Amino acid sequence: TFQTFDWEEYLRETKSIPAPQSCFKQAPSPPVNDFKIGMKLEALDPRNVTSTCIATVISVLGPRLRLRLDGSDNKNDFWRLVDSSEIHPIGHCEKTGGMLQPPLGFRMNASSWPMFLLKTLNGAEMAPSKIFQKEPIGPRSNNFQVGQKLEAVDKKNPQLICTATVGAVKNDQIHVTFDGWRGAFDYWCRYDSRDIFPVGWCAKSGHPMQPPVLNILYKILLSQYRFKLRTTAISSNIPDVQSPEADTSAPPPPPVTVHFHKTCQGGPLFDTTQ
Ligand code: MLZ
Repeated sequence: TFQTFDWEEYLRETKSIPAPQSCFKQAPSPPVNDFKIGMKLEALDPRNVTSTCIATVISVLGPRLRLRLDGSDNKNDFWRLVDSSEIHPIGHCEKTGGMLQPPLGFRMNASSWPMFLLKTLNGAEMAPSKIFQKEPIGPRSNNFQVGQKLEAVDKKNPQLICTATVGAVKNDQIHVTFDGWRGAFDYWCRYDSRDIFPVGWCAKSGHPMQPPVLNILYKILLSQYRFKLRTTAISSNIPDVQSPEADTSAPPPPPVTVHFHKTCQGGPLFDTTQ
């Protein structure tokens, strides 16, 4: 798969080490995803985990599924790994003596639920049980250490998995901090959360990964690029078309290290020949 981020180089530059695979409740090699868009399954309602609902696969990303509960709106989609213990083939709930429930915020009258259920399942493509994977057994204790790198789901933008660092460790919790985002997306989670992954998981599983500080990086690069324009014009004695904001006495912007894969085409602002 196409990768724009070079973890090895980033680890070297940041003088940091990845959290070992044994810290995570993740399979050593990411599970295969044979789910297709439109397939139906049973899922625990994330907003009401005591109820099992019918869910539809809205999209797939690597080993993850974007799910929407049937009868709910499109504002409460959620993501699950194909080896999540919170998803099952249709029929599992009944087999274990439970009853399918309407999702929290069911858009119709509760009395219409049995008929809705019938209609939503009639002729539906049900995900076959063989494509569900067994959830891995997690580590017995919290083995994370402060400073270790990982890949983590951004809970505010749950389709994203981003480069992150263990910011703190407390009992069975770790503080996930996102590199370059000044704390805005950080969160605490259990050491055996399914939302955290070892370094390299995205590349291995074919899931896209958001590299650090793309937004900040962009702004800095833009200012460096402008600075370079000004200084080149002076040193080569090319008459510069001065823009009103061009102030050559202004100090240069702070140095920045850009971590791009060698094969990455960076666009017009990046000179990849240097
Ligand atoms: N564009 C969005 C996504 C930010 C993603 C951060 N991930 C750690 C924003 O700026 O809110």
